Amino acid sequence: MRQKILILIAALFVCGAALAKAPVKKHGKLKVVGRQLCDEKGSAVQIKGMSSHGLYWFAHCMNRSSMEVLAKDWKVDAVRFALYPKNYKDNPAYYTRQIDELVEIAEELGLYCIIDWHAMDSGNPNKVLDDAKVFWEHMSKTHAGKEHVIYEICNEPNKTTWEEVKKYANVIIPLIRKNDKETVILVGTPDWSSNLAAAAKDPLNFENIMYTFHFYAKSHKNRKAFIEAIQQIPVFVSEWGTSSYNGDDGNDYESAKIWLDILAGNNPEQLKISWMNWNLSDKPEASSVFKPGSGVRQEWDQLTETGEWIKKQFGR
Ligand code: IDC
Repeated sequence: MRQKILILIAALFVCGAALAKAPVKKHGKLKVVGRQLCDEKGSAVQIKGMSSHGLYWFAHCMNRSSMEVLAKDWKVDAVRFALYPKNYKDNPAYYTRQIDELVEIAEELGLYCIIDWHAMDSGNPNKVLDDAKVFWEHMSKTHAGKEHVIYEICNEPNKTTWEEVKKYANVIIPLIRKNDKETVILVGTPDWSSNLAAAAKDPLNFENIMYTFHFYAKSHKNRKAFIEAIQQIPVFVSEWGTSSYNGDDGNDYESAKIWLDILAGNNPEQLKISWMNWNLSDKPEASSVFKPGSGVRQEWDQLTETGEWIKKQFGR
């Protein structure tokens, strides 16, 4: 009997320790201080995680079972839910519920989550403004103030100008702020979220926002403009891949490593820059972390070479 009680106490202790280490428990509500993402107490923090592929195609790879593995084995801090506006438009009620459920699962697992309005095909995000308004009204009301949530209002503006992105942000951010005063908001930048300089020249006028930068290690090796920009505006790398810009055509781990070192603090002001890797799917393409078909079977140990490499970049 006594032995059983001791085992029970030990088990409770182990569970408690595991829970205490969950990223959201550890850091609390995130905020932007100067150009640095910080924890609740104002200490610099780097959040690292995995982005889903488009949920319309790969929802079977981002669910409770895979997120549990990401939390416990991979030890990610965050997950990103990529919802393409064109899919949302086909069935707003369905995709709204899907995101709400995923946000809830992330909360239970103590993971941060990014709600990603994956605008890209539209080029100029104002082209999907009406849907964006309805979507963000719901999201900011439903998830207002939750410790673990981050909003990303437009994935990758392209074939458009910063002025147009600003116009969009100046509608969507006040709409969100009516419902949710402080949750961090990520704003895409022109040229598929690579043109930070445009935003740095003419920044937005809100608290707790960050500008996004995306890179694909095999294609993008010019790190100079990035290093300049992070000394001007707060930056979050909400998407990056080891592959080419098309998500495929092999990987360049050496280039990826150089990028990750910069993000970890090897930059002039030792800023810690948060990142999310593309992508948590079993699509046969170089940037996927699961082997083709394994996601359908929920076999989360079936990692591609990319998956093995990416998994090693986490850990607390
Ligand atoms: C890619 C997917 C690919 C899909 C394509 C079009 O990996 O399977 O066919 O989108 O939907 C981005 C985008 C992201 C892209 C990714 C790789 O945010 O949606 O995913 N990428 O091309 N920006 C730069 C690269």
